[in-house]
Amino acid sequence: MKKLPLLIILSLVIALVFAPSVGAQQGEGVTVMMEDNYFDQADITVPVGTTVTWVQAGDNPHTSTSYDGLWDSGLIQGGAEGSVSYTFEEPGTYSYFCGPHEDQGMVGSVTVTGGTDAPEQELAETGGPSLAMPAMLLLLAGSGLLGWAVLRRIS
Ligand SMILES: [Cu+2]
Repeated sequence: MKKLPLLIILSLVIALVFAPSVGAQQGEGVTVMMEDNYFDQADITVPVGTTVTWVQAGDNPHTSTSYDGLWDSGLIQGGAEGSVSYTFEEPGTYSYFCGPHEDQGMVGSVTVTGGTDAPEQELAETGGPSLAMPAMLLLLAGSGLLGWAVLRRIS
């Protein structure tokens, strides 16, 4: 009976290890640096579901501000470790600018490609993730059932 708590811990560890990777398949993250005075890279193309994070990397104050009002970092002072993120769920082209330096050409764009079907097709072609997904869910369900059975036996 002393091994039962170990089994519970093991199933929790398995769940913790695999749960984040299930969520990560939604989309990857891309980082754009806010330099003096330009975005690096200014124009990027990403698949639907990607989260873009703008990070202050300069000595001057900068912003990342959507022309469409979708996101606005507010003024981030130079040297501060400020950032702003936005997740692009719809295809299209999204333009943005830096408040203090728009006149100097500190502007950028994010082109979002693909619909809801495209990412799944790409996954199916690689074979890996589409097969790994059901296996992970089975593993999660199995560890959950195991924990439930153990708890039931104890009480
Ligand atoms: Cu700027």
